[in-house]
Amino acid sequence: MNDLSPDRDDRIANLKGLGCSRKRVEDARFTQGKGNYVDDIKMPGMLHGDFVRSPYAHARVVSINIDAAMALDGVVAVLTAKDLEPLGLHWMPTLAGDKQMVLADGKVLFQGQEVAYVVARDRYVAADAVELVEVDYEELPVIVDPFKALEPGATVLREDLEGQTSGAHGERRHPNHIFLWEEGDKAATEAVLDEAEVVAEETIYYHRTHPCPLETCGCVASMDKVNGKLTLYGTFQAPHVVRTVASLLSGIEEHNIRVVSPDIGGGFGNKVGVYPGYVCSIVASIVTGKPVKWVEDRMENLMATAFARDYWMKGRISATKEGKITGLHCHVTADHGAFDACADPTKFPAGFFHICTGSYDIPVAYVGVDGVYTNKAPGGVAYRCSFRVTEAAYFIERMIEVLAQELNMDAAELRRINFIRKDQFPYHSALGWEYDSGDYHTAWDKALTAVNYDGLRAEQAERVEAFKRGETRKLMGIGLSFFTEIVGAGPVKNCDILGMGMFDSCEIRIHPTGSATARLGTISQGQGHATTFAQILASEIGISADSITIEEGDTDTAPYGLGTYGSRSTPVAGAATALAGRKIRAKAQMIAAYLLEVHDNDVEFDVDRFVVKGAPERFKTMKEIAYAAYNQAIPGLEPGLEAVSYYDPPNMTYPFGAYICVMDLDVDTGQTEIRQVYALDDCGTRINPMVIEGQVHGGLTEAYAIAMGQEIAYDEMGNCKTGTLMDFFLPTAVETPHYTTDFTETPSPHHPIGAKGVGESPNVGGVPMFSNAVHDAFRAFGLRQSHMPHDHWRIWRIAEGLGLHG
Ligand code: PCD
Repeated sequence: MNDLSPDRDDRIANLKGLGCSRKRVEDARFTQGKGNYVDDIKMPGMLHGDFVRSPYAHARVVSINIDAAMALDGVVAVLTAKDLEPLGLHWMPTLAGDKQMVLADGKVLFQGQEVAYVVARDRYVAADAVELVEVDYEELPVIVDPFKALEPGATVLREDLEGQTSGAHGERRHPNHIFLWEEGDKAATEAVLDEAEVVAEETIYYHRTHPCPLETCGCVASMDKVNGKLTLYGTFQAPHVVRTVASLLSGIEEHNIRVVSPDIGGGFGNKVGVYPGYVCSIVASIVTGKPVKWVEDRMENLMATAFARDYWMKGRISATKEGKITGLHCHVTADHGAFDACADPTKFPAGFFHICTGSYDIPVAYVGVDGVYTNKAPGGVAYRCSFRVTEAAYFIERMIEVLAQELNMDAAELRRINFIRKDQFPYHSALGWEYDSGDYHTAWDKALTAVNYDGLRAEQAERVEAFKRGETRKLMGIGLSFFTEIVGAGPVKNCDILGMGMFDSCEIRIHPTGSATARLGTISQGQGHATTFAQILASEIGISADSITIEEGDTDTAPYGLGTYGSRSTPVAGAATALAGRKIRAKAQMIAAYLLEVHDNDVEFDVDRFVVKGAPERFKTMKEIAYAAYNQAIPGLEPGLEAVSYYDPPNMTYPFGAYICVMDLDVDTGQTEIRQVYALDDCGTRINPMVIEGQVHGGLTEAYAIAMGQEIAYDEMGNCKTGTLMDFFLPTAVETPHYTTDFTETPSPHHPIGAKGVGESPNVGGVPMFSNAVHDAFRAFGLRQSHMPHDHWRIWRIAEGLGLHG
């Protein structure tokens, strides 16, 4: 029997466990400027590195003269590919099975590419010395268009791969081709499309953009030659993976490498991969015997570190006249830039793009993705989605709108009649996924009701009439989006990075006085793990979250894990945390039974204690049990109270959501105003509603940026036109719309606490929502598809193209 006395509620509240909007414990230091970021790390004798970078997008490097740079007072070394070559480090493997130059080896392939690495007494001397390195280039023809890259006779970009007709992901059918990756039944899909009553066809471009975290990438490498230990501090989203890769590349045994991710000022996928700056800093520290710091500036971050998207998606979707979808065909031309440095699980060169059937019951589908080299920066990171899922969601949510237009049907209704039904879960998609749980109709109806959808449509129709009568120059768009995310990579059997299986871990130590320290294989970049993982544990082990310290990011102390990206922390490390907690509880139960002199099965857990069944006045609190674990000899039990769990998830989790916005748009200036944003998320069991709301606000703001203005653009010569925050749109509080958040709660059936990830969802659902609003505003005038970002100029041009300027 549970203790039903009034203080039970107090005891639950005191735990600050699952479902509680506990304030973020990390904010005390962040809001007081007391965070400890990479650039805050200062070590005795520390030197500073800086890169000479290519001004050209494609050129032969004829010669490099470092004499003048070396002569500058304070310069310690200048590294070029020649210096790295004897170590075998002038090229490095990428996460995608390609290789990438660490420093220019004979030629450069994108503007901003690393050519030489200067090491000096301080950052300023290093920057001056960079200017003194003389590089003689011979310009080569530039290709920035992936379609042109595949033309017969196109300039060969990767001469190092010349003659190689296959790569890490199969056949290459052109010197600038990386792979063709296919999923689904092509023949069956084409047969359905050929016979279909209605087919809508469209090319959807998701432009190149960049995660642009507030803190750029950087590291401090310190080789201690006395004890042979390499310490590497850095902005790493996956510190253990960095340790393993560093060991494999350098030959230093892994126990002699310590990788530490201190506080990280936002990651968003930008800090998953390995950059030349890390390799050069390690080499420089080994060569000089001093710690070496490298922190890139904003321009370097935008121009040279991992971009996101750049997917040309050609779609065909078929349906009956009534709007029941019968098939989906998609071909993607994926611009990967100069090296294939995508950060995806190894077996998935296009990430999880084949979730592109979205939230709909589509019987047959096919997707093919061609990866292509161009003279642009390498990368291809998630940027707030699980491996290409935002591309997939944008694609299907645009295709749905285009199909609705083709059918002359309401797009909300078209979605409703095609949603996967609640009783179909677990649902097997035509492209091979098993969706764990969902209740799309309930979420959609809740959203449509919340915004008064019918009322909005009526208002919009009136607005169109008023516009036609010349009474207003403003149109109104209703942006609809319903998305399904797929987060929580593993399972190990089909998800790995360079052979390292994607599980995650948690290790807990309960201290004698009843507080605890838990360490995880993940690493927060601002998400608030120190707050929320303590909440999972509090509910599992009955110790207040305030008495639990969460540590992450130091490979000398944390158990091995695959890191934080792809919203995998909650689905994988969160599960490990709950299960490690349950191991603690199992031992605590035996201790309690011993102390209470009853059989193990005669005690039961209640909030923060074990109680004798049927005798609620007889109990031992977790605090008492912890003390006894260390200080009392208990027959048959080892002293101590610790547990560790390595969790290999059986499946991913499939969070979903219904997003709707209302946008007013000025036909003459192209200016837009977001009147309302309603975002309903379902991430299963909610750990901390306040943190979730913060995640949704952040993700929606990034979605707004991407849809409405943010892009990495190049001119014909391969010059990056958006390398500063003057040109690259990063919304401030001024531009950011107001958001209303809501939720439904459909637990994951396979996760120990039923939780799914949420951090990426708002980007996945948000981008199509904003873009669909722009398209919807012009639907009455016949607009089918217009590429993002929808800045004022592009919107003005749509209006011009539709003849709306009179
Ligand atoms: N949660 C809760 N509940 C649930 C879920 C969740 O509460 N159900 C919460 C948790 O705990 C945490 C968060 O929320 O805290 C999140 O989670 P998740 O979803 O799991 O995720 P994670 O893993 O942790 O993280 C990651 C993500 C990502 S991926 C990204 S991009 C982004 C997001 O996260 N990033 C960031 N968010 C954020 N935030 C911040 N602040 N910062 C950052 O950076 Mo990628 O792939 O990397 O692209």
